[in-house]
Amino acid sequence: SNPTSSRRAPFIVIEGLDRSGKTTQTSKLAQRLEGSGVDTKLVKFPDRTTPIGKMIDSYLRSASDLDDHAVHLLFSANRWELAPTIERLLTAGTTVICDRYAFSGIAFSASKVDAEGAPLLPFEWCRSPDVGLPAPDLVLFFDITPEKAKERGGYGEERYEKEEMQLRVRKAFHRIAEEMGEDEKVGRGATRWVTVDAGRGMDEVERDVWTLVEPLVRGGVTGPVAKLWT
Ligand code: 2DT
Repeated sequence: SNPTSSRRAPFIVIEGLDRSGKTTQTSKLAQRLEGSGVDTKLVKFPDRTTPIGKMIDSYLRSASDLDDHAVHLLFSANRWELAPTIERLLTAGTTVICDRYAFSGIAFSASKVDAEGAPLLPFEWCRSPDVGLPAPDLVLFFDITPEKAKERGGYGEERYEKEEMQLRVRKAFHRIAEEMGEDEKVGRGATRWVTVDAGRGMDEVERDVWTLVEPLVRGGVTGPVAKLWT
C-alpha cells in the first residue's frame, strides 16, 4: 500500500478562558492559513445554528432553563452531530481549526456548583459523553490570569460569565491540562496539548500560535483520526 495515501490534514483545537483572545486568534489563524493557500475550515462549539445549538443558545442567554445534565449532553451532542463532517474534512485534506471543544465541555459543566458550593456534576461523568469523538492532533490552551482578564474589561451577560464561575473553570482547565500532558491512563493518545500564555500582547500570541501550527499543517498527519480518550 502507498504510505502517502493515509496522510491527512491536522485537527487543531483552540481552548481557553473568556477574555483570553481565543476567538480573535482563532479567526486570525484561519485567515492566515487560507492566505497561505491552505485549505481550511473554521468550526466553533457550541455551533448555535443547528436545532440542538439553538437550545444551547437559548439556555446560555437564560431565555430557557434546562437540567444541568441535559444541557451538558446537548453540548456533547452538538459536537457529535458535526463529528462525521470533521472526519471527512480531515481525510479530504482540509485543516480543521476549532474554537472550543470537549475540554470546554468538561471544564464548564464540572465547575457548576449548588448553593453550598458542592459540584453538581462529577468530572468523570462530564467526560464520558465525549469519549470517542475525533481527537485533535493539537490543542492550544489559552490561559490567562483572572487579573489580566479583568484588565481587558468585564465579562459578558451570558450564564457562565461570572467571576466565581470563571475561577473554577480555570482550575478545571488546569486539571485537564495536567492530564493531557502527563497522564497516559486517560488516553490523551495522539493529542498534543500546549498551554499558551494569553496574557501577552496580541502579536506575540499570534507569533507563538503560528510557530506551533505551521509545521503541523505543512507536514500533515499520518494515519487515521484518533478517538478522544480511548
Ligand atoms: P462561546 O462564548 O465560545 O460561544 O461559548 N461551553 C462551551 C460549555 O459549557 N460546554 C461546551 O461543551 C462548550 C463548547 C463556554 C459559550 C459558553 O458555553 C460554554 C462558554
